Amino acid sequence: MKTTLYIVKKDVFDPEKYYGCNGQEFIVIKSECELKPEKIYELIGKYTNYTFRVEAAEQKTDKKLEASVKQFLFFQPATVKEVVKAPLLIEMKELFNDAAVTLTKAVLELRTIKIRYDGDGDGISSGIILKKCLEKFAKDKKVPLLLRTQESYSAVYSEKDCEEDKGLAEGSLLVLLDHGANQESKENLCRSAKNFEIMVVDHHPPAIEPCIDHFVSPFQLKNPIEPSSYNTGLLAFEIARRICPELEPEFLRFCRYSMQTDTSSFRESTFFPEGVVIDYLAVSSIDPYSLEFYDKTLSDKHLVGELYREEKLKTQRALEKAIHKAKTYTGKYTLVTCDVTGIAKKNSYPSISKLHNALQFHFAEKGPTASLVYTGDSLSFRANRSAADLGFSAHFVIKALKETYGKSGFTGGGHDVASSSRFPKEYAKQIITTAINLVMQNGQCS
Ligand SMILES: [Mn+2]
Repeated sequence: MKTTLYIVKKDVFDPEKYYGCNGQEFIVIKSECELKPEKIYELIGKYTNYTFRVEAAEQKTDKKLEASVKQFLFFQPATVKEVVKAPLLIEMKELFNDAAVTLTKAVLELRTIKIRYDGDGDGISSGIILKKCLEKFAKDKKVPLLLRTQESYSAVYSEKDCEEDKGLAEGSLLVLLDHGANQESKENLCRSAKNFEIMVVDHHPPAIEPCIDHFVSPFQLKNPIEPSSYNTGLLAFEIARRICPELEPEFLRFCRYSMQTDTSSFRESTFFPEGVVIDYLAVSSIDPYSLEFYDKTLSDKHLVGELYREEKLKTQRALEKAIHKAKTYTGKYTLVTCDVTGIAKKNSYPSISKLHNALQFHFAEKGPTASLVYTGDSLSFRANRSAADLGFSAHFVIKALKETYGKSGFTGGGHDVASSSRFPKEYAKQIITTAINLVMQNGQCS
């Protein structure tokens, strides 16, 4: 049997395995003869179990086949209508289209795609969105999908991550969701960028000139307004629906959960228990669950209801203890401080940040409020918009603390109204006192 095929790629592990394309689909080829990628061959052999076994091959030119393969491998992002009303999404259109082309190109070129996502509601939601999208795209195109997904250890692309990724084939596409653009990630990201194409989808303040080939972020725009509200689930939604418009409602589900967990100001007033449940599962598990597990759990209404009830009970208990321990100061805005040591612990629910959100929410009902929550080695800030409008800036305090204690191991970052930081235990007292004083001065609190 004779067949003419365009050779797309040689397999990384099997020296006799190739992938060819006839303009409509991919065909797996087993050939003892050496074939060159991006060339056309007339192959003589037989089909066995979806594999074409080659006995003889002759290189040739076929303009018609070349053109149809080119068309098959080219992807045009779909034009979409506005779904989530957020002004900068229109300005970011080119970034979404570029990301859609980059992802689909990697699929069609049979390159490995590795998605690393932050282990919170936003990171997990955006991971599910892109995974579903690429699986559907590959299935429609009948392409074997070389997709790997992994929850990251922290919000930083660490040396450990970088070492792990060294095993990926050169030229793989590395996608970081909801983390990785920041200054702390830069060095390791630049190391990985030497071997891989890098895409980062993130809404956190980025480092100056990070090594990112495709950076989907509101910070790519000049003077972005409310960048933190363009959370990663929303950005992933915008990318994914340009690749698989028919799955838009499914992507939108997860986009909504993510906007809720990240308290994006573009979220709707409808409440989704699923959004709470993702975070609950993410925080209470010591070993991360897979994206498949989250997807399956969130599709089960009974299970979601039960997990949501469990979450509320735990948060309520911790919140009552925290309210009892909190101190309040009044000024231009209200400052609430609380030592949550013993109330919130590592790898148990609620996390410090969840408890802080609940505490902030409890006090902020009464007006402009900023809160500072701390333990022996961490401190975080939350504030509502009205406190920020009156001059509160978590970024300013973190920056000042970094200047003084950066060399002693103080690290931190985040947004103006939400930030977190860590420090060595021996500086706890000084750092916490300095932070409280800085905010009291700023808010003229007493
Ligand atoms: Mn996020």
